[in-house]
Amino acid sequence: MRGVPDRTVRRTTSASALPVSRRDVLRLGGGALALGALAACTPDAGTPSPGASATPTWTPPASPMRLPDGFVLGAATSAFQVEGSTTADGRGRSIWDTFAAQPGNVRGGATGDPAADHYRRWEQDVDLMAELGLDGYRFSVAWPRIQPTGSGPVNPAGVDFYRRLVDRLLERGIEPAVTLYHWDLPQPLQDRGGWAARDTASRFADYAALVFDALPDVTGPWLTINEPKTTAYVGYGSGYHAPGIRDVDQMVAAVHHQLLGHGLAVRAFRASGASGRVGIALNLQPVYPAGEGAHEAAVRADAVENRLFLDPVLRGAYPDDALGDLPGQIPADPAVLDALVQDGDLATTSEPLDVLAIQYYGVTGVDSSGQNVQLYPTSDAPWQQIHPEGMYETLVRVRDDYPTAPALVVTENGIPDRTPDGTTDDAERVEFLRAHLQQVARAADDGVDVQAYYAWSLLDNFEWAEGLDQRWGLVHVDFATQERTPKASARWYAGVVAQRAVPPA
Ligand code: IFM
Repeated sequence: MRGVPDRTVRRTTSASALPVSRRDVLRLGGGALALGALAACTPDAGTPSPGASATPTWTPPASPMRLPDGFVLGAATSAFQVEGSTTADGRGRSIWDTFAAQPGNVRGGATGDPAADHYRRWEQDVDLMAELGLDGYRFSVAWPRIQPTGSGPVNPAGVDFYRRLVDRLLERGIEPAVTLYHWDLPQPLQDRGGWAARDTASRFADYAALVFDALPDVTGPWLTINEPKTTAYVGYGSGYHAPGIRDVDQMVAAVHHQLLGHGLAVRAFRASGASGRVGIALNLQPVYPAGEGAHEAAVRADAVENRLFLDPVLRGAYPDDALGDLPGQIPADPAVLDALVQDGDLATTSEPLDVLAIQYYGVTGVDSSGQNVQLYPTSDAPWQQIHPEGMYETLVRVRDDYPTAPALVVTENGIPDRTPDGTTDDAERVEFLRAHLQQVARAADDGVDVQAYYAWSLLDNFEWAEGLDQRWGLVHVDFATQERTPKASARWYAGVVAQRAVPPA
């Protein structure tokens, strides 16, 4: 099954009628890949891609590449992936608590407890960030800690945790960047339809307003929703993530209602008078045509992977080529989306932003039938086709195609270790980070207003359906003892922060 838009997911109102089992699906930052579509294939050199080139065109310089003045170098986590303590201090139940509790949903039967035990070890973790010299820390607030049932009054103990964290970060000179929603929807809201229900957008804006009021000192970017594409496509399309639904119409509804919730939260941000800047975190990836006659399918797949999110946020319109029955499209009737969009919604989704957060993991190839094709080597996450130049192409493309785009920040980029056992000798991650940071510096040199980079992730953590087996951290976590050990990449990254430059290989 490929990015949602799993070519094999047929339009249906019955989740059980969808033909793809979870085992058939590989998690994707923005969807899923068809195992059967991984046949190696070379790009069709004669066919222009939908906006980028799969052919390497740039050689890194032999000297360090300086980052712009004021550039923020940080690391990121999310609440459910690191906090643990899922029942502490009045926290309510989230969809990931429910999903992970069901045998077979998460590899090894891992749950969100204890994850990296950050809820109890946060002071030590801030010390670690300070030792590495990080400029910024991006974390998410767990909605079920703030509103245990997804609506109603604030849970003071939940708010206090994040207040203490923000205060300590500021004391240590680390800029907090806060994501409001990183996939841990309160279960009672899912019981009322989750993101497939329009009301969830309003509940999200109410929650966001509470957090803006509770954390007035946040100086870094506020990000409304993390990767709405993944939530919609993997949570409601393939069912590989919570809430485990396989229904393409609900998937489309989840796209629109998250973007609506985003826009309503931006309005709440302006109304609150909160400090800082606000944006949304979109996972984007170049789509390359692979093989004869693949150009049109790749253009449609680009709509599915990128423009279905960029256009409503930055242009106030949905693209007209993302849904349908042509190769590369989400197999849904475009009327489904039309029926969801009410008067004024697109003005809401396109509320002006201060920042746009881009999460970049790799690229995808698409053949003439719309199936995903592997063009580049993958990491230990089979969905991740590694191509550093795609970072540059993505940053430049957003700048060039979206004149209203605000300043850009890269809020996720990283790679898992090759082994679940946990190494601290992660030379592959060092080279990955180097190559991608060089592309960020290159984009900045070419005039893109890119202001920050957060490595994913600060710590080894709970990698969703992969459980504890995929380790994405700069810092190794021994999940038995919770001991933290910086990997070689953490030391290397600390050097980049200190030098304000990316050294050559
Ligand atoms: O761990 C995830 C994160 O939660 C969202 N972006 C992709 C990462 C790696 O899969």
